[in-house]
Amino acid sequence: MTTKNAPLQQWTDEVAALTKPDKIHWCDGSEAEYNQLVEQMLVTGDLLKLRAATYPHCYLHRSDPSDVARVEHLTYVCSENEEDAGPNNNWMDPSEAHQKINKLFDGCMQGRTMYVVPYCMGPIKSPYARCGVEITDSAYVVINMRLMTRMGQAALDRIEREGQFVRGLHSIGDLDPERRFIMHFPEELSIQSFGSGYGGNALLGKKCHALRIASWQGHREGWLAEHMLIVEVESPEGEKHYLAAAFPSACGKTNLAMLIPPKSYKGWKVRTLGDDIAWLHLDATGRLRAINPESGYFGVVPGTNEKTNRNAYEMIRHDTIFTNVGVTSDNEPWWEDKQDGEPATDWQGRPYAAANGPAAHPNSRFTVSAAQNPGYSPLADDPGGVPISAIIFGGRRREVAPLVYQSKDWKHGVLVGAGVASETTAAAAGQIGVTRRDPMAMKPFCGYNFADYWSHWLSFAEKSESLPKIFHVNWFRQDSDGNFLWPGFGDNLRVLRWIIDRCEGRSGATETAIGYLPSPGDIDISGLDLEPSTMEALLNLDKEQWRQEMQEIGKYLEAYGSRLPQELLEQQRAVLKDLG
Ligand code: SAT
Ligand code: MN
Repeated sequence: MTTKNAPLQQWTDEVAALTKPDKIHWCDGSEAEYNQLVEQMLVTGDLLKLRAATYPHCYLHRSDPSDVARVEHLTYVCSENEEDAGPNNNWMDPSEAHQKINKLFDGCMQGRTMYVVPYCMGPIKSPYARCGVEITDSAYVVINMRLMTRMGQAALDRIEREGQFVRGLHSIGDLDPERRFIMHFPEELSIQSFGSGYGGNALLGKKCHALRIASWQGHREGWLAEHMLIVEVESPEGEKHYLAAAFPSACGKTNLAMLIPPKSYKGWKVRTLGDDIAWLHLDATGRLRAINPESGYFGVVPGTNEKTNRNAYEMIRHDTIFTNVGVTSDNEPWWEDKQDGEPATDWQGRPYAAANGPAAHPNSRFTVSAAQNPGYSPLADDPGGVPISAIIFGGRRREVAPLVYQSKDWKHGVLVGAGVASETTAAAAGQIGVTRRDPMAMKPFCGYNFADYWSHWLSFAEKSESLPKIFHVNWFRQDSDGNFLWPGFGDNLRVLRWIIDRCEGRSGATETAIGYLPSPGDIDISGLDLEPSTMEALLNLDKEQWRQEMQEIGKYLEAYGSRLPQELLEQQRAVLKDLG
């Protein structure tokens, strides 16, 4: 197969001349192609078949032990002008970057097959969707891309019709961490990734395209590409609301997107539109509409069980690719907190021994088609997306941030988003558990200067009168002994309910310096075994801690220098003043 699109044909010819593959395979995205690649990877050992009786069509991939997470220190935004990338990104001059990475790509596909993977981010017929082509020498990447995106012939047809696509070139190279780079060239709409096979580094449709490149495009074109889940909440009366929520990686986005209502919430329904990324556009009436550019989930496995996420637990019982989990003696996948079976082998294929650490890597992942989710909303395929009632920001904070609060208005909400901080997790290489600023949960993903990004967010206030309300939540608040105060999981619906009621003007709140806080009685905790003092602690506003927090946020913002929108600093100063 080849293509009628001359620039695409020319680019693939150039890449082939550089990388010198043995074979070229244009992916059509069919099931037959998927099955054939799986068969081939079972032979090479890149995949291991899991127990077919209980996990039909499920496979395990073990990555190189040095290649298990995103590598932010090796990820670059190579814009012409360094200022456009901003202090939030590593920057390299584009010509220097090309030179450096071209050397690595030279001849790297000898003895390998070069796969050409056309894909569409978003429903194929959506005006909001965008296409890309990833060229890769990894069959693992191809089968993941088929689950995660609308991949193959239909995407190629759209590319040939529109003539526009993001160019992603990927090679696993020799997996040497010293020869690893993830580079973005936003002006060229291109991505080059070398030396890693891990999700966010290698499945280029995801963080590289749908966040870094797309955020750059959104800035220029008037829309937003965000690290947000999209969820539908339906009340027993049939009232539906769509919420978009941003949390840093591995802070429970997938669980919130797939929430199962608590037993006492009869008649409530929660459906998933997306678990990681949202593209937000204003429609003709000024409503903010969201599409999920992806069509599959790449979720954290450890901790998934019937209680924490029943839908996910069921969803990954068939047709799933597991990466870096353990295996039981009867060949079922195993992970910490699975609450079923025992590990015989760990994620590196060694006999399991507690002294070697967990059986499943803490950032082990499942890849699965979104349609397998029992709570899947067919609206995820609607070309027009869904209207968003509320935007929710959150982080993992032991203290300071209360369970929930509402921003005073959109512009103050931009400050709330810009002030997001979280304790680091295993999703990125580096130390775990240190608090870092992660504005809008986009620190690793915003493809341009955060100062310009906040200006872009602020500008929406002038564009529409019917913007969503903005909230902040923290499911992770702890007491002084390190116990979580809030039960979390399904019970988070109680907080979403308060949020929806606020959007509808139905529930109470107290105006404070940081925004609108519910009083303990405003959140329904019926049937929960929570002391009134716990609820008070969850909703407590410690002024001294908050003065410190706001001062830190101010310092953080000021580091963005003259590009920082003054309006954002004014918002910060107003809060500080109100704190007294
Ligand atoms: O970056 S990944 O997409 O691989 C996972 C995450 O950090 O959200
Ligand atoms: Mn993510």
